[in-house]
Amino acid sequence: MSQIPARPVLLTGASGALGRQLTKYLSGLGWTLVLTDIAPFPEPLPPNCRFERADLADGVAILRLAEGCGTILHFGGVSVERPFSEVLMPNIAGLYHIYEAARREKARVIFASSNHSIGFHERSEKLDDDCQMLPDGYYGLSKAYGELMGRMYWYKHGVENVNIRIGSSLPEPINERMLSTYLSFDDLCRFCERATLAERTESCVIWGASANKSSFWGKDARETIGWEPTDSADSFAAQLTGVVTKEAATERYQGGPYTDIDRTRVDLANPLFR
Ligand code: 15L
Repeated sequence: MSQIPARPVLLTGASGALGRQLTKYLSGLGWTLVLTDIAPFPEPLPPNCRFERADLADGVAILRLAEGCGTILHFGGVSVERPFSEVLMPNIAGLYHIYEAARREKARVIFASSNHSIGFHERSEKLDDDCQMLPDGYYGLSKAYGELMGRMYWYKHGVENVNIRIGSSLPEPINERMLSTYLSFDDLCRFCERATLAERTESCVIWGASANKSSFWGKDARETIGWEPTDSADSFAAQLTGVVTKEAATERYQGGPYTDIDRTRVDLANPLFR
């Protein structure tokens, strides 16, 4: 039997693909959830769940939703590369609202960061959690900002936070890159369970990938929360090896296709410009 958190859990982005998986899994554990999203919740609500539509740009609404919650699973906001003006309010101002709510409630934040915060690292590199942030666009930059905000709120206000740099969380991997970046829904759900229940996390970063043999990623803080992924993309290797694009940056960097979106730099093939 899994433990039940002492206080309700606020989940932002509840109507999205990952939010719905988390709602199903965590409500199945008997947890009390406060769900929110800018879009309506598209399914019948499971027991012990309450849903309220809210915009992350509305700080007062976020403070109210977080009242009495002990954990904020922050999966809301823009989840793909978009122009800066579209990322700004949900992802940058929104993070501030989440952290202010967490500070007031003495809650822990579990932040859905992304591999796009480090997307311009070469695929040949094996990265640890303290690697240089190399965002591959405005979306990735907002995720790097979220991780740094977590660090600041821990040092300045004692707000604990766990930042999961999610690779590719889909029903199954669909190309060669995802043999490295794939994170199964089940591994993600168990991660959120552990990150919520862990006694103490401080501010830490964990690579969000299943146990894939060809992972780009190494050391992180998973022992702190007692999480180990149990799924893997390896059984798709025969089927997906060679499923690649013709784009130079997409196939060179860990962030894949995001590194090619709106790219104007033309010297990528020249090793002098690495
Ligand atoms: C992400 O951060 C996105 O939310 C998702 O749509 C995928 O693009 C994923 O990264 C990925 O890199 O595969």
